[in-house]
Amino acid sequence: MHQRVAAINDLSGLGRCSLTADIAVLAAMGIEACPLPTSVLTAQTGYPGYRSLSLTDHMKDYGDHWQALGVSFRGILSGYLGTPEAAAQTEAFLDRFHRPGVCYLCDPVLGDNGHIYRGFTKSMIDAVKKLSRQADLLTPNLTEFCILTGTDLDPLLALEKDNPSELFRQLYQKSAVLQHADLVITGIPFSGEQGKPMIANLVIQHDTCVPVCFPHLGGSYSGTGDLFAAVLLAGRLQEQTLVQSVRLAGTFISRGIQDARKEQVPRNDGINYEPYLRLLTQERKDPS
Ligand code: PXL
Repeated sequence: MHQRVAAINDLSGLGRCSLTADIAVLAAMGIEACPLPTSVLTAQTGYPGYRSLSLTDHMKDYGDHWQALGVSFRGILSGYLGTPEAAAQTEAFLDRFHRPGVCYLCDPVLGDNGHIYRGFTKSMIDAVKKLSRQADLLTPNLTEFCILTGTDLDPLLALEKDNPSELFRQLYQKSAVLQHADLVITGIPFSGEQGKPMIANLVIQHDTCVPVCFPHLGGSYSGTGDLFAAVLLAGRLQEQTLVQSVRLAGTFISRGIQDARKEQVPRNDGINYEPYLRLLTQERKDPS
């Protein structure tokens, strides 16, 4: 069945992130992506000298026009919003289109590796926090999880090496404040058996908490969070379980990272995911 997702995100010319990632993944998974660009950038903000044009003032037009046309969505995804005003416009969009049966995935793009992204102020954090309360599915990385829950990151990082199960237990405990949504805390590095570097994605639903783990291939690349979120939303619309979708997203992204490492792609350029989109494509019955 044809399904539509409104993808609220920026369009970056370089970095293989945001709308570029959303559209590729959703299309590969058989879902129409309707882009609502929050801003247009020459390149994502990790590149020196990037230029950005805010489209905040145009965001309302999309909602107005789509509503006048009687369009509806099965899913809504929001990612990089850039300004508190864009977050407020996203909220206004949700007021119109987030109806029962519509899944809203909020990727609270705020920072990574213990740092808040360039240019993000406290009012931006507050605006994203407010938005995240409306989410059905929330996909923070560890840094964003700490920002959303007011948790100190350093004591958690200290547990990564020696006691990952205690780290997962503490994250689960702290997640109680976000329990209105299904939650996946992404990209948690930890030491596995014999000190093997691993990455966990913690899937928290109701009263269950399941770590889905992959070998840590090293490096932190642009756009992986966006690819991950888009696979999860498409998986939800295809009625996969969240754990199944996280496994699929992790496998897909691992292949892209392996390929990027082999070619020594700089982290700002994102991963070589394009040849692996086929991993996301299910055999579908011909509708005729
Ligand atoms: O992938 C996250 C992201 C999206 N969009 C822009 C960014 C970033 C992360 O740096 O700069 C413009």
